[in-house]
Amino acid sequence: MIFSTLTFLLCLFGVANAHFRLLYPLPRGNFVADDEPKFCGGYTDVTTNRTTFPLSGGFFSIRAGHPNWTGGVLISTVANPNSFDNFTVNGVDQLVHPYAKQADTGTFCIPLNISAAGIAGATDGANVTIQVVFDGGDGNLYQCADLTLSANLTSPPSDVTCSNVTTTPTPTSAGTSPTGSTAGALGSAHGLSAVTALVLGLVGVAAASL
Ligand SMILES: [Cu+2]
Repeated sequence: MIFSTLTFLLCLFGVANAHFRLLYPLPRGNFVADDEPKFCGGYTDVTTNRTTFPLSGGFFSIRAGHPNWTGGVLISTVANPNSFDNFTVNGVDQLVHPYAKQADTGTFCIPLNISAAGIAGATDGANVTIQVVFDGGDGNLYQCADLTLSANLTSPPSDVTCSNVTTTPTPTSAGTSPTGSTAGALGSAHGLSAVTALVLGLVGVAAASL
């Protein structure tokens, strides 16, 4: 009985561990795996731990525990976004980064140019909230970050790590596109500059080879 309970708990942990983490900007609160399927990962109300975030030229970083995942980013300009409705306009999701697919697990650094998305109210000095939506096969998962947009800030602070460290399900040799992968989709959706491609690392290389 004890053994089976332990096995069950280990299974739960294993599954939960394979969700995703929002590494940057900092999420509303500490990661709670069981709450990640809920709105904002279980943190319903706006927080005071806002990140000053570039209006243009920002990025976000996640760690994906599931292969073959789809991710996108919603934005709300409401003062206390506490429902999915607050991330929609006229019933349509307000996307600041379109949904894109990625085959690999690992850590990803993905460009997030908020001003380029042309969201009304997402201007210099505005308090906004982004909600990262991730589907790795076990349902939609959510993490939110409360931000203050800054036009003066042209890139995230240098102490923020932005790198791609990925684990490809099937190893591929250098120079070939990963089989069955749309690795470039996340970056190329916004048109990669040479600099961005370098920052993107693996994702950028894949995009360049397309
Ligand atoms: Cu999961």
